[in-house]
Amino acid sequence: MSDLVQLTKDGEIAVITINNPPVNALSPGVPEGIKESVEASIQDDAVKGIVIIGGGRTFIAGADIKEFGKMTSGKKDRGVGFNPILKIVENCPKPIVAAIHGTAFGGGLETAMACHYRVAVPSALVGQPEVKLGIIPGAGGTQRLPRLAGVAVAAEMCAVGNPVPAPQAHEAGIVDKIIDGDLLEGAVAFARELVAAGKPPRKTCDQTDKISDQAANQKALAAVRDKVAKRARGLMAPGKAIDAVEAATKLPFEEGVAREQELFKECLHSDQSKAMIHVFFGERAVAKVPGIAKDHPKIEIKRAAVVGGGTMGGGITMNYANAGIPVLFKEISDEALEKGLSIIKKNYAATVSKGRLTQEQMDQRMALIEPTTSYDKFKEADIVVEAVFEEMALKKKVFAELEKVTRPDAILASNTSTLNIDEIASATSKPDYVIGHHFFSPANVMRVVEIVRGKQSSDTVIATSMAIAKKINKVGILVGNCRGFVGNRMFHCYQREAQFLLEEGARVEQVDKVLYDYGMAMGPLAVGDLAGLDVGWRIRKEYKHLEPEGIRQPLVVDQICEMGRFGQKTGAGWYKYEAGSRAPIPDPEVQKLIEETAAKAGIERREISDQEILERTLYALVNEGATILAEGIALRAVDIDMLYILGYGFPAQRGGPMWYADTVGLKNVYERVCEFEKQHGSLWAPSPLLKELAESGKTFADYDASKA
Ligand code: 3H9
Repeated sequence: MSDLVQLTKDGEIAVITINNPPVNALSPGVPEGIKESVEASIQDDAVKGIVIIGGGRTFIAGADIKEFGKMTSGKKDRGVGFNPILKIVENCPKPIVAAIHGTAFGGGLETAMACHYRVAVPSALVGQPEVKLGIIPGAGGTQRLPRLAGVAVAAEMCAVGNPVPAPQAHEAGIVDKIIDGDLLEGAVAFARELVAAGKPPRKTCDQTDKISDQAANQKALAAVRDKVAKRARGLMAPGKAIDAVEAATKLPFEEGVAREQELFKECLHSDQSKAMIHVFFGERAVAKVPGIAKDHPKIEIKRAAVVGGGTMGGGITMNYANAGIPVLFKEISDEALEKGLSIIKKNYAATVSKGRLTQEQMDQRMALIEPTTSYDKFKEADIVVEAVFEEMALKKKVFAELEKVTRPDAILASNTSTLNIDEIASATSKPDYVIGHHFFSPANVMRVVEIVRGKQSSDTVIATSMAIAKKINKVGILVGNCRGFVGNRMFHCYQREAQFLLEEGARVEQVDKVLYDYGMAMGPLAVGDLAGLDVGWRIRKEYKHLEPEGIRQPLVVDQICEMGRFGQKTGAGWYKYEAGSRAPIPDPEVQKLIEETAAKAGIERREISDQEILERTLYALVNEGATILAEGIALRAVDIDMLYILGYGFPAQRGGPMWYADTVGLKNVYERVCEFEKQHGSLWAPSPLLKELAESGKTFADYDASKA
């Protein structure tokens, strides 16, 4: 028997334990171990029933995702191999019970469904999350799940991929019994009862009552197709998952499994799945900071404080309250405080009304937020997050005050999105405790935080910041200090090109449509209107003295701001908006302004192709990203990718800007960048790192690997 799977006996019940930490993935050796254990149990006359359980913290969390790369490169093909093993499980003449705790995901749930019965602890989760990796279940999940839970539940689980808690899975028929006490004891007792009652193995593949009503099946499939079309724009796997579930309703089991295999392989070999697997590992990779060990000492955050009760401050406060951390919420006046609190309450109430939070949970969270207009209790805070107006003089004043009112060992974090963190830190005598925590708007929703490391931020403060980001359910990405840090510095280049394209002949709605169709959550101009054009306008004025002379600047946006058009909040920006609506309406007045401005500046207008729009905007991101990487401002290309996916609406199925550049081929990207430099000047000077990788036939992924 392999080390990964152990076979023991509890009287007449064989116990097969999977031991492949941390998540008992179906790595090579595990499926084989299950097969050998089941076969040995069949041979053993003393064994009357079998329990399969996970050792450690979970049941099987799925296939080993690392193996997929080997399969697509032709080095391995395990998708087909696992089905025959599950068939051996299902055909076992002795009843097999899957005992589930932690997560039974993907191939884990597929294993459990090939067993004859399933029991679970109440905290367990089951799911077919494959779509989140750009694939579909590949070991019978789309065929067995509808047989157990019906088509509506199965199609939703396979096409959306969200986990289902055990009690719900019990109601749906996926789990037969909830075990409140010790899982193994309960599962063995359950197996004994089956044996005593002489219950024969109950094969999932033979069950058809939940899939026999064709009219109901079609209705359920259409409803999930509709949902997916709205929510999963541009994704291939969700539709294929529904097709596979549909096959379960129309084909005999074995043929359905064969159809699932075809669809699984189509997805697995797609660029989308490669990109989404990159994103899965990317989310975990960014948590690792070279030079700072996982167990580096951290400051325990028992109490937090937020200074500034605007939209950002309120959102950050909610993040702490959501994680159960008491938080002081400070504003300068009762009026401002009341306003900030009412926005927080409104946000929570909206979540309650959508059924995603109970009133009791909302009350508990509100009770953790302590509003104040004074610094009196700030000595209790282990961390303070400053979220005041984006102005250096004000931030420095606040930090100087904060040093006086907090303990010497309290972390002082700034939510600045562009300002120099070292200059902010210079207002204190403890720059080692100062760091940037750049949240994205809306801060209570967006999952990413740029953790901006100052020159003197200590390793303990960095380690604590990364840990607290995780605690408040965010992905912390460590970046260096420079103007705009990683995200906004790159975004500046992207926005710049979008605006140049307008001056050169593209229409506002054309630019936005091209990027929306590429998969971005919104086009760049619509994003400007949403975020507020005045923010950048104010920052540009503050930094005007730093702008190099003679470099082309977008000409229209400041004029738009001077007209009082700040975007959605003023009912007009790049687009116009009807009162109470967020739907952008192209505005001939803006088009006229663009044309007049271009004419005045002597810019020759021409027909701009959609391809040029894509290349100019995306390669501007990539070229700047490469410079940022070479400067060490971003640790790895994958950090940039994750920041863009989580913070800027970049489509996960494209893997992020740097991964996308790898898929286009860095040689191709580099050549276009060189052409743009010839046409548009030094703003397009190719990054030396891009040049080096392109010329040596390497990728950003190779660059990351070389840094690991
Ligand atoms: C599938 O099953 C297809 C089948 O239909 C077809 C079969 C033929 N593989 O997330 P964590 C690593 S597709 C390899 O930090 P948590 C992870 O990278 C699969 N590695 O822990 C990390 O490594 P490191 C369907 C995996 O407690 C470490 O384990 N299943 C896998 O926050 C700890 O992970 C899924 O999609 C894996 N499957 O969350 C489930 N899973 O420490 C994917 C994890 O080096 N996994 N690792 O960075 C999850 O959703 C979460 O990991 C889980 C635990 C909820 C299980």
